[in-house]
Amino acid sequence: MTPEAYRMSVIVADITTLDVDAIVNAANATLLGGGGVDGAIHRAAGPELVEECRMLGGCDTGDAKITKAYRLPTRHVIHTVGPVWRGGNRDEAERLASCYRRSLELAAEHDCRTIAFPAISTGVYGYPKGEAAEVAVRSVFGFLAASDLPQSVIFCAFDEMSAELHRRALESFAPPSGEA
Ligand code: AR6
Repeated sequence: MTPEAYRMSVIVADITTLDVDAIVNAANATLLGGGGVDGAIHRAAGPELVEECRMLGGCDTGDAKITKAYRLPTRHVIHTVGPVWRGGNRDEAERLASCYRRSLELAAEHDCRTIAFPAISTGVYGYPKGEAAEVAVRSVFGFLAASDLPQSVIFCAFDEMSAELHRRALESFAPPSGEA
């Protein structure tokens, strides 16, 4: 069992309620808002967020950009653009892993100790939830092994099924006691 695995946890929550240093937004390439978690974050942050996003000139798939968080309890919003699922042979896994990695790089550069991720690409963008959870946990684990920041990474599931898939993925890195 490794320390990196203990820096990751899973909760079921609305990510807009979390008092962490940064939350990640599953955005689209325009960064100008949309539905799902993106819509919820923009609604809760207030109109200043889209004003700041307008200055950023969009974002490529697999990349991330950081803004202030305005009326949200968190300090920063990190906007990343996940891949649209097209069957699995269009570099979807590498692009999804890149979303997590780039978001964590920005978080570390901005001295974020705690960060929460939604399950990027698993809503409108159609990425199979179990496979996405495995990519997410593997990517975060790899980053944490090489970086002291963020100290703590939360996978913020919106429903219990998604949480369970992340717990299973985490267990492959930190098996429950007795199974290690
Ligand atoms: N807190 C945490 N997770 C949430 C919340 C919330 N408040 N709301 C939804 N989820 P999606 P995508 C979960 O569709 O697939 C937008 O229109 C949800 O259950 O938000 O990356 C953007 O503008 C799902 O598991 O993001 C893009 O156009 C996960 O968040 C597009 O959707 C991601 O679902 C991005 O699609």
